[in-house]
Amino acid sequence: MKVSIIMGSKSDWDVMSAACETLESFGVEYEKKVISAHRTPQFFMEYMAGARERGVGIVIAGAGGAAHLPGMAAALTTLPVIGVPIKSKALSGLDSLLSIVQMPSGIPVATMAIDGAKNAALYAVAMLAINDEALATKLAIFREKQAEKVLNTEL
Ligand code: RP5
Repeated sequence: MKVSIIMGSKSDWDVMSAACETLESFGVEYEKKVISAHRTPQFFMEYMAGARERGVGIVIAGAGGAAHLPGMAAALTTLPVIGVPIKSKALSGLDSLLSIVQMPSGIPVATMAIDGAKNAALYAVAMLAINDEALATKLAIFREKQAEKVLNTEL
């Protein structure tokens, strides 16, 4: 099962690349694509319609501003969608956050923090680890190392 990482523009890549790097560090397969809910609506619908057939199990969608990509992705598939609000120039990402988090009842998007691409990947890993013992072990080791780093912090 792979993760689909989509984003509304190449300008989102600086943030969204962290999701790819994180999945790579866990050995999780993914596909990545720039798709816009507004600029390429027809292609977006086709892409989402074929997601399950391509072996996608989870979608991570990053978008800024009006940020309709995660919500529309969730409307177009029953796969779980994780939304990443991208920090926008005009409103510092508050627009993206509110747009992505305020989904209508019935079509959920698991919304991360502004620019929270790494956590989106970690959340996807946690979901995949439910049925994958080896991945669950990798996640536990990641947490242990993270804790160690904090505890070894010298001031
Ligand atoms: C959104 O508009 C994208 O997700 C991006 O965050 C924002 C700006 O896009 P560009 O004008 O940089 O292409 O659709």
